[in-house]
Amino acid sequence: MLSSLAERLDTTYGAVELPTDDDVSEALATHGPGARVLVVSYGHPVGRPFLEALPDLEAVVNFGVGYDNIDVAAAHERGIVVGNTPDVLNDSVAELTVGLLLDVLRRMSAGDRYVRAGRWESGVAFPLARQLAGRRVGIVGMGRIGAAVARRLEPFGCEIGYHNRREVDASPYRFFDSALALAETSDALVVLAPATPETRHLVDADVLSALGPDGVLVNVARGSLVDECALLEALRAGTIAGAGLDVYADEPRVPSELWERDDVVLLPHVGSATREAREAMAGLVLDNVEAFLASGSLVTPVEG
Ligand code: 8YV
Repeated sequence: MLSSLAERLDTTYGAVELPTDDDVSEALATHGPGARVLVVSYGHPVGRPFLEALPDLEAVVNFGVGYDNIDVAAAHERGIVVGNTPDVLNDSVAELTVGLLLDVLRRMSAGDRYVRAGRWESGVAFPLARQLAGRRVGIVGMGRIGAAVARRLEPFGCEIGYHNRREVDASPYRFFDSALALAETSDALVVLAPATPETRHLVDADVLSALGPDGVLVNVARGSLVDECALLEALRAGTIAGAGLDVYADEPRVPSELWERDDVVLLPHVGSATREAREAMAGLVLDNVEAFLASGSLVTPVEG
């Protein structure tokens, strides 16, 4: 979370900054009672016990669009509303997604490593890449960010299909009713769906094998959507050609086997990490807090 946001929450509302280590119980025992609003960001799980330590809580405002860090059902049971920061980060996340896809296909990061390691000078050949033009790109999760990615891929000459919980009305792209069916007709799979119990390991060994030895996977959503063991196995076996990852099963731990591979691009969960997106996210968090304290409603509440 931006430090300017924490400062603003402190000066305007007398907010207390909780420690970010695992054991917040002492701080919660002191500051929990009386707190009406909790502002939180991804990486800080707000489960049932955490909520129980906040007996007067009325609203949870998440700094981020994905809110799988929050037990929304437990909050709603108690009449606590939950808000997030949709839309304002779409451009930044969509740009990063296209960048990752291009990087994996064109081997840009691998090329950078090759030059810096002096391999070019020493005459080692650099392998041919794959072009984005003409690729069939399958988007898993055609929400706001998925649509923003699809729009950006069209001028590259990509053929776009998608899988989503349900078909999107008036979407110009072809709908597939399973991730497997989508993978079977895609050269690249881009994961942009929210993390829910239903989407856990949506991209499994079968989906990866359907993507095929020329296919690449890009995940900018949450690590839980991809079976990471199956992904490692698919890369090892050459069942797929490469992967671009911004998110992992157990962040910030990234399997060391991935570090060694030149066919993967690894980013440290930075989809929305631009000044523009983060400032807009901070603004929306403040709008939510202000609206809730003034009227009892959030600007961008999440459904149950
Ligand atoms: C941030 C994100 O990493 O919005 C999300 O769901 O994953 C990212 O924007 C995170 O929310 C910042 O704490």
